[in-house]
Amino acid sequence: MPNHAPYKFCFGPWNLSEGADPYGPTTRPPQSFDWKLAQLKKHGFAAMMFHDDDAVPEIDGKSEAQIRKEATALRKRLDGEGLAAEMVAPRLWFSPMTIDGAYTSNDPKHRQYAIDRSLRSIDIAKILGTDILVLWLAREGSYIRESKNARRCIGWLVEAFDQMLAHDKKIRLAIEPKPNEPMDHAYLPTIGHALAIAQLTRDPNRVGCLIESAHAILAGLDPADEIDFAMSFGKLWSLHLNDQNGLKYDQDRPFGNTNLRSAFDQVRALERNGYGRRGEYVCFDVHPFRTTKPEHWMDHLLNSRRTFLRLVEKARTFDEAAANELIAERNYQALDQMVIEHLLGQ
Ligand code: XUL
Ligand code: MN
Repeated sequence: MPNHAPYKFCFGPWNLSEGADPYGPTTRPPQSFDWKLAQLKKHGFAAMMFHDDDAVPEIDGKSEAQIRKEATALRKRLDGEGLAAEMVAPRLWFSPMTIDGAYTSNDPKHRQYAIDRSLRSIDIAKILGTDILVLWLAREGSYIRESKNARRCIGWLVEAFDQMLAHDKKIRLAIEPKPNEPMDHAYLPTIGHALAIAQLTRDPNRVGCLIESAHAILAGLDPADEIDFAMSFGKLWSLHLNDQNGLKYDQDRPFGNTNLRSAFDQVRALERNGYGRRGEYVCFDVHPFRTTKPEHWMDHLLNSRRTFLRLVEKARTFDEAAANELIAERNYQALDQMVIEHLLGQ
Protein backbone atom coordinates (compact mmCIF):
# COMPACT_ATOMS: atom_id res chain seq x y z
CA MET A 1 0.00 0.00 0.00
CA PRO A 2 1.35 3.47 -0.80
CA ASN A 3 1.78 5.89 2.09
CA HIS A 4 -1.50 7.67 2.78
CA ALA A 5 -0.40 9.52 5.90
CA PRO A 6 -1.66 11.71 7.46
CA TYR A 7 -5.23 10.75 6.67
CA LYS A 8 -7.55 9.19 9.27
CA PHE A 9 -11.16 8.42 8.46
CA CYS A 10 -14.52 8.58 10.17
CA PHE A 11 -18.27 8.56 9.68
CA GLY A 12 -21.41 8.96 11.80
CA PRO A 13 -24.12 6.48 12.80
CA TRP A 14 -26.54 8.31 10.49
CA ASN A 15 -24.37 7.32 7.51
CA LEU A 16 -25.65 3.75 7.88
CA SER A 17 -29.20 4.85 7.15
CA GLU A 18 -32.21 2.76 6.24
CA GLY A 19 -33.28 4.25 2.92
CA ALA A 20 -36.38 6.27 3.84
CA ASP A 21 -37.06 9.35 1.70
CA PRO A 22 -39.92 11.89 1.82
CA TYR A 23 -41.92 9.66 -0.54
CA GLY A 24 -41.41 6.20 0.87
CA PRO A 25 -40.48 4.12 3.88
CA THR A 26 -37.22 2.43 4.82
CA THR A 27 -35.77 -0.25 2.55
CA ARG A 28 -33.36 -1.79 5.07
CA PRO A 29 -34.01 -2.92 8.65
CA PRO A 30 -32.70 -0.60 11.38
CA GLN A 31 -29.40 -1.61 12.98
CA SER A 32 -28.26 -0.99 16.52
CA PHE A 33 -25.60 1.52 17.52
CA ASP A 34 -23.43 -1.43 18.60
CA TRP A 35 -23.59 -2.95 15.13
CA LYS A 36 -22.62 0.39 13.56
CA LEU A 37 -19.68 0.82 15.89
CA ALA A 38 -18.54 -2.74 15.17
CA GLN A 39 -18.69 -2.06 11.40
CA LEU A 40 -16.69 1.13 11.84
CA LYS A 41 -13.98 -0.69 13.74
CA LYS A 42 -13.94 -3.78 11.53
CA HIS A 43 -13.37 -1.66 8.44
CA GLY A 44 -10.50 0.35 9.89
CA PHE A 45 -12.13 3.74 10.47
CA ALA A 46 -10.44 5.61 13.30
CA ALA A 47 -13.29 7.66 14.75
CA MET A 48 -17.02 8.20 14.90
CA MET A 49 -18.92 11.48 14.56
CA PHE A 50 -21.76 12.00 17.04
CA HIS A 51 -24.89 14.05 17.20
CA ASP A 52 -25.59 14.74 20.88
CA ASP A 53 -28.41 12.20 20.87
CA ASP A 54 -26.33 9.61 19.03
CA ALA A 55 -24.09 9.74 22.10
CA VAL A 56 -26.89 10.10 24.68
CA PRO A 57 -30.23 8.89 23.24
CA GLU A 58 -33.39 10.77 24.24
CA ILE A 59 -31.23 13.51 25.65
CA ASP A 60 -34.07 16.00 26.19
CA GLY A 61 -35.62 13.93 28.96
CA LYS A 62 -32.36 13.45 30.89
CA SER A 63 -30.72 15.37 33.72
CA GLU A 64 -27.23 16.85 33.39
CA ALA A 65 -25.92 14.16 35.75
CA GLN A 66 -27.48 11.38 33.68
CA ILE A 67 -26.09 12.87 30.45
CA ARG A 68 -22.60 12.96 31.97
CA LYS A 69 -22.95 9.40 33.22
CA GLU A 70 -23.96 8.04 29.82
CA ALA A 71 -21.31 10.06 27.99
CA THR A 72 -18.67 8.77 30.39
CA ALA A 73 -19.78 5.17 29.75
CA LEU A 74 -19.57 5.79 25.99
CA ARG A 75 -16.08 7.24 26.34
CA LYS A 76 -14.97 4.11 28.20
CA ARG A 77 -16.36 1.98 25.44
CA LEU A 78 -14.68 3.98 22.69
CA ASP A 79 -11.39 3.88 24.57
CA GLY A 80 -11.76 0.13 24.98
CA GLU A 81 -12.21 -0.26 21.22
CA GLY A 82 -9.33 2.11 20.44
CA LEU A 83 -11.70 4.53 18.70
CA ALA A 84 -12.03 8.30 19.00
CA ALA A 85 -14.99 10.68 18.88
CA GLU A 86 -14.30 13.14 16.06
CA MET A 87 -16.94 15.71 17.03
CA VAL A 88 -20.28 16.27 18.70
CA ALA A 89 -23.11 18.21 17.01
CA PRO A 90 -26.32 19.36 18.73
CA ARG A 91 -29.30 18.05 16.75
CA LEU A 92 -31.37 21.22 16.65
CA TRP A 93 -33.85 20.36 13.92
CA PHE A 94 -36.02 17.54 15.33
CA SER A 95 -37.65 18.80 18.48
CA PRO A 96 -41.03 20.60 18.70
CA MET A 97 -38.89 23.37 20.27
CA THR A 98 -37.05 24.00 16.98
CA ILE A 99 -39.96 24.13 14.54
CA ASP A 100 -39.40 27.85 13.92
CA GLY A 101 -35.61 27.68 14.13
CA ALA A 102 -33.25 27.04 17.05
CA TYR A 103 -30.92 29.95 17.93
CA THR A 104 -33.02 32.17 15.65
CA SER A 105 -36.54 31.08 16.62
CA ASN A 106 -38.91 33.99 17.17
CA ASP A 107 -39.80 32.41 20.56
CA PRO A 108 -37.29 33.26 23.34
CA LYS A 109 -38.05 29.98 25.18
CA HIS A 110 -37.09 28.03 22.10
CA ARG A 111 -33.88 30.04 21.62
CA GLN A 112 -33.00 29.22 25.22
CA TYR A 113 -33.70 25.53 24.62
CA ALA A 114 -31.26 25.60 21.68
CA ILE A 115 -28.54 27.23 23.76
CA ASP A 116 -29.06 24.89 26.73
CA ARG A 117 -28.91 21.87 24.46
CA SER A 118 -25.73 23.19 22.83
CA LEU A 119 -24.08 23.61 26.24
CA ARG A 120 -24.97 19.99 27.07
CA SER A 121 -23.42 18.96 23.72
CA ILE A 122 -20.23 20.75 24.72
CA ASP A 123 -20.22 18.81 28.02
CA ILE A 124 -20.57 15.58 26.02
CA ALA A 125 -17.78 16.60 23.62
CA LYS A 126 -15.47 17.26 26.54
CA ILE A 127 -16.24 13.87 28.09
CA LEU A 128 -15.76 12.10 24.75
CA GLY A 129 -12.37 13.79 24.34
CA THR A 130 -13.04 16.06 21.37
CA ASP A 131 -12.81 19.86 21.30
CA ILE A 132 -14.92 20.16 18.12
CA LEU A 133 -18.58 21.14 18.28
CA VAL A 134 -20.06 20.98 14.77
CA LEU A 135 -22.91 23.38 14.08
CA TRP A 136 -25.01 22.48 11.07
CA LEU A 137 -27.51 25.33 11.35
CA ALA A 138 -30.39 23.42 9.81
CA ARG A 139 -33.30 25.73 10.60
CA GLU A 140 -31.42 29.02 10.97
CA GLY A 141 -32.74 30.78 7.90
CA SER A 142 -36.01 31.71 6.34
CA TYR A 143 -38.74 30.03 4.43
CA ILE A 144 -41.04 33.05 4.54
CA ARG A 145 -38.58 35.94 4.50
CA GLU A 146 -40.87 38.47 6.21
CA SER A 147 -41.39 36.10 9.16
CA LYS A 148 -37.86 36.83 10.42
CA ASN A 149 -35.61 39.82 10.90
CA ALA A 150 -32.32 38.59 9.44
CA ARG A 151 -30.30 41.32 11.12
CA ARG A 152 -31.66 40.32 14.52
CA CYS A 153 -31.09 36.64 13.71
CA ILE A 154 -27.39 37.27 13.03
CA GLY A 155 -27.22 38.93 16.45
CA TRP A 156 -28.90 35.91 18.08
CA LEU A 157 -26.44 33.56 16.37
CA VAL A 158 -23.52 35.58 17.74
CA GLU A 159 -25.06 35.59 21.24
CA ALA A 160 -25.51 31.81 21.09
CA PHE A 161 -21.94 31.24 19.87
CA ASP A 162 -20.64 33.54 22.61
CA GLN A 163 -22.41 31.53 25.30
CA MET A 164 -20.91 28.32 23.93
CA LEU A 165 -17.42 29.82 23.81
CA ALA A 166 -17.80 31.06 27.38
CA HIS A 167 -19.09 27.69 28.62
CA ASP A 168 -15.83 25.90 27.84
CA LYS A 169 -12.53 27.66 27.24
CA LYS A 170 -11.26 24.87 24.96
CA ILE A 171 -14.24 24.20 22.73
CA ARG A 172 -13.95 25.12 19.04
CA LEU A 173 -17.07 25.73 16.96
CA ALA A 174 -16.95 24.28 13.45
CA ILE A 175 -19.80 25.81 11.45
CA GLU A 176 -21.04 23.53 8.65
CA PRO A 177 -22.70 25.81 6.10
CA LYS A 178 -25.42 24.61 3.75
CA PRO A 179 -27.26 27.14 1.60
CA ASN A 180 -30.71 25.54 1.59
CA GLU A 181 -32.71 22.49 2.71
CA PRO A 182 -34.56 22.36 4.97
CA MET A 183 -34.75 26.18 4.72
CA ASP A 184 -35.30 28.10 1.51
CA HIS A 185 -32.29 30.28 2.41
CA ALA A 186 -29.84 29.74 5.27
CA TYR A 187 -28.33 32.68 7.13
CA LEU A 188 -24.83 31.18 6.89
CA PRO A 189 -24.80 29.57 3.42
CA THR A 190 -21.06 29.49 2.66
CA ILE A 191 -17.63 29.26 4.27
CA GLY A 192 -17.22 32.99 3.73
CA HIS A 193 -20.28 33.62 5.89
CA ALA A 194 -19.06 31.20 8.58
CA LEU A 195 -15.65 32.85 8.82
CA ALA A 196 -17.14 36.32 8.71
CA ILE A 197 -19.52 35.72 11.62
CA ALA A 198 -16.57 34.29 13.59
CA GLN A 199 -15.19 37.84 13.71
CA LEU A 200 -18.27 39.07 15.60
CA THR A 201 -17.84 36.56 18.43
CA ARG A 202 -15.95 36.93 21.70
CA ASP A 203 -13.18 34.57 20.50
CA PRO A 204 -12.86 34.51 16.68
CA ASN A 205 -9.92 32.08 16.92
CA ARG A 206 -12.24 29.37 18.22
CA VAL A 207 -14.87 29.72 15.49
CA GLY A 208 -14.00 27.92 12.28
CA CYS A 209 -15.68 25.65 9.82
CA LEU A 210 -16.44 22.28 8.33
CA ILE A 211 -16.76 21.96 4.56
CA GLU A 212 -19.17 19.47 3.04
CA SER A 213 -18.60 18.93 -0.70
CA ALA A 214 -22.32 18.63 -1.49
CA HIS A 215 -23.19 21.79 0.44
CA ALA A 216 -20.59 23.81 -1.46
CA ILE A 217 -21.94 22.50 -4.77
CA LEU A 218 -25.48 23.43 -3.67
CA ALA A 219 -24.17 26.97 -3.07
CA GLY A 220 -22.87 27.02 -6.65
CA LEU A 221 -19.28 26.98 -5.39
CA ASP A 222 -16.26 24.79 -6.04
CA PRO A 223 -15.56 22.69 -2.91
CA ALA A 224 -11.81 22.75 -3.72
CA ASP A 225 -11.77 26.56 -3.65
CA GLU A 226 -13.74 26.51 -0.40
CA ILE A 227 -11.01 24.25 1.06
CA ASP A 228 -8.23 26.62 -0.03
CA PHE A 229 -10.17 29.60 1.32
CA ALA A 230 -10.85 28.05 4.74
CA MET A 231 -7.30 26.75 5.04
CA SER A 232 -5.87 30.17 4.21
CA PHE A 233 -7.35 31.17 7.59
CA GLY A 234 -6.23 27.93 9.33
CA LYS A 235 -9.90 27.26 9.98
CA LEU A 236 -10.79 24.00 8.27
CA TRP A 237 -11.27 21.81 11.31
CA SER A 238 -13.41 19.07 9.81
CA LEU A 239 -14.54 17.85 6.43
CA HIS A 240 -17.55 15.98 5.03
CA LEU A 241 -16.55 14.55 1.69
CA ASN A 242 -19.36 13.37 -0.57
CA ASP A 243 -20.85 14.28 -3.94
CA GLN A 244 -23.88 15.97 -5.44
CA ASN A 245 -25.42 16.06 -8.90
CA GLY A 246 -26.28 19.70 -9.51
CA LEU A 247 -28.71 22.00 -7.76
CA LYS A 248 -31.36 19.80 -6.22
CA TYR A 249 -32.01 18.14 -2.85
CA ASP A 250 -28.94 17.22 -0.77
CA GLN A 251 -27.84 13.86 -2.16
CA ASP A 252 -24.88 12.78 0.00
CA ARG A 253 -23.56 10.61 -2.83
CA PRO A 254 -20.32 8.61 -2.54
CA PHE A 255 -17.25 10.82 -2.85
CA GLY A 256 -16.29 11.36 -6.49
CA ASN A 257 -19.23 9.43 -7.95
CA THR A 258 -20.57 12.38 -9.96
CA ASN A 259 -17.80 14.98 -10.15
CA LEU A 260 -14.62 12.91 -10.26
CA ARG A 261 -12.43 15.78 -11.43
CA SER A 262 -13.75 18.03 -8.70
CA ALA A 263 -12.99 15.25 -6.19
CA PHE A 264 -9.40 15.18 -7.51
CA ASP A 265 -9.22 18.97 -7.10
CA GLN A 266 -10.52 18.69 -3.53
CA VAL A 267 -7.85 16.11 -2.68
CA ARG A 268 -5.16 18.30 -4.29
CA ALA A 269 -6.35 21.25 -2.20
CA LEU A 270 -6.19 19.12 0.98
CA GLU A 271 -2.72 17.91 0.05
CA ARG A 272 -1.26 21.35 -0.66
CA ASN A 273 -2.64 22.74 2.60
CA GLY A 274 -1.54 19.80 4.75
CA TYR A 275 -5.04 18.84 5.90
CA GLY A 276 -4.79 16.15 8.57
CA ARG A 277 -1.38 17.21 9.87
CA ARG A 278 -2.93 18.85 12.91
CA GLY A 279 -5.06 15.79 13.66
CA GLU A 280 -8.07 16.65 11.49
CA TYR A 281 -10.12 13.71 10.22
CA VAL A 282 -11.51 12.98 6.77
CA CYS A 283 -15.20 12.21 7.32
CA PHE A 284 -17.56 10.83 4.72
CA ASP A 285 -21.08 12.22 5.07
CA VAL A 286 -22.51 9.78 2.54
CA HIS A 287 -25.66 7.66 2.52
CA PRO A 288 -26.35 4.30 0.88
CA PHE A 289 -28.61 4.47 -2.17
CA ARG A 290 -32.23 3.63 -1.37
CA THR A 291 -31.77 0.54 -3.56
CA THR A 292 -28.76 -0.75 -1.58
CA LYS A 293 -29.31 -4.21 -0.10
CA PRO A 294 -28.48 -4.80 3.60
CA GLU A 295 -25.53 -7.03 2.63
CA HIS A 296 -23.94 -4.04 0.82
CA TRP A 297 -24.59 -1.64 3.67
CA MET A 298 -20.99 -0.41 4.08
CA ASP A 299 -20.14 -0.10 0.39
CA HIS A 300 -20.84 3.62 -0.01
CA LEU A 301 -18.36 4.34 2.80
CA LEU A 302 -15.73 1.86 1.65
CA ASN A 303 -16.04 3.09 -1.93
CA SER A 304 -15.72 6.71 -0.84
CA ARG A 305 -12.56 5.94 1.10
CA ARG A 306 -11.15 3.86 -1.78
CA THR A 307 -11.82 6.68 -4.24
CA PHE A 308 -10.27 9.18 -1.84
CA LEU A 309 -7.11 7.10 -1.44
CA ARG A 310 -6.81 6.52 -5.18
CA LEU A 311 -7.14 10.27 -5.70
CA VAL A 312 -4.40 10.89 -3.12
CA GLU A 313 -2.18 8.72 -5.32
CA LYS A 314 -3.33 10.67 -8.38
CA ALA A 315 -2.55 13.96 -6.65
CA ARG A 316 0.88 12.76 -5.55
CA THR A 317 1.79 11.46 -9.02
CA PHE A 318 0.49 14.45 -10.94
CA ASP A 319 3.42 15.87 -12.92
CA GLU A 320 3.55 19.30 -11.28
CA ALA A 321 6.66 20.35 -13.24
CA ALA A 322 5.00 19.59 -16.57
CA ALA A 323 1.83 21.33 -15.39
CA ASN A 324 3.86 24.40 -14.37
CA GLU A 325 5.46 24.58 -17.80
CA LEU A 326 2.04 24.57 -19.43
CA ILE A 327 0.88 27.24 -16.96
CA ALA A 328 3.95 29.38 -17.80
CA GLU A 329 3.10 29.07 -21.49
CA ARG A 330 -0.57 29.84 -20.76
CA ASN A 331 -1.36 26.57 -22.51
CA TYR A 332 -4.39 25.76 -20.39
CA GLN A 333 -5.84 23.77 -23.27
CA ALA A 334 -3.05 21.22 -22.88
CA LEU A 335 -3.20 21.46 -19.07
CA ASP A 336 -6.90 20.63 -19.19
CA GLN A 337 -6.26 17.50 -21.27
CA MET A 338 -3.29 16.55 -19.11
CA VAL A 339 -5.58 16.39 -16.06
CA ILE A 340 -8.09 14.26 -17.97
CA GLU A 341 -5.40 11.86 -19.22
CA HIS A 342 -3.94 11.60 -15.70
CA LEU A 343 -7.33 10.72 -14.25
CA LEU A 344 -8.10 8.23 -17.01
CA GLY A 345 -4.72 6.50 -16.49
CA GLN A 346 -3.18 4.03 -18.90
C1 XUL B 1 -26.91 17.78 6.82
C2 XUL B 1 -25.61 17.31 7.27
C3 XUL B 1 -25.56 16.82 8.69
C4 XUL B 1 -24.39 17.33 9.43
C5 XUL B 1 -24.30 16.90 10.86
O1 XUL B 1 -26.96 18.10 5.50
O2 XUL B 1 -24.67 17.28 6.53
O3 XUL B 1 -25.53 15.42 8.66
O4 XUL B 1 -23.23 16.92 8.81
O5 XUL B 1 -25.31 17.42 11.63
MN1 MN C 1 -22.54 16.99 6.74
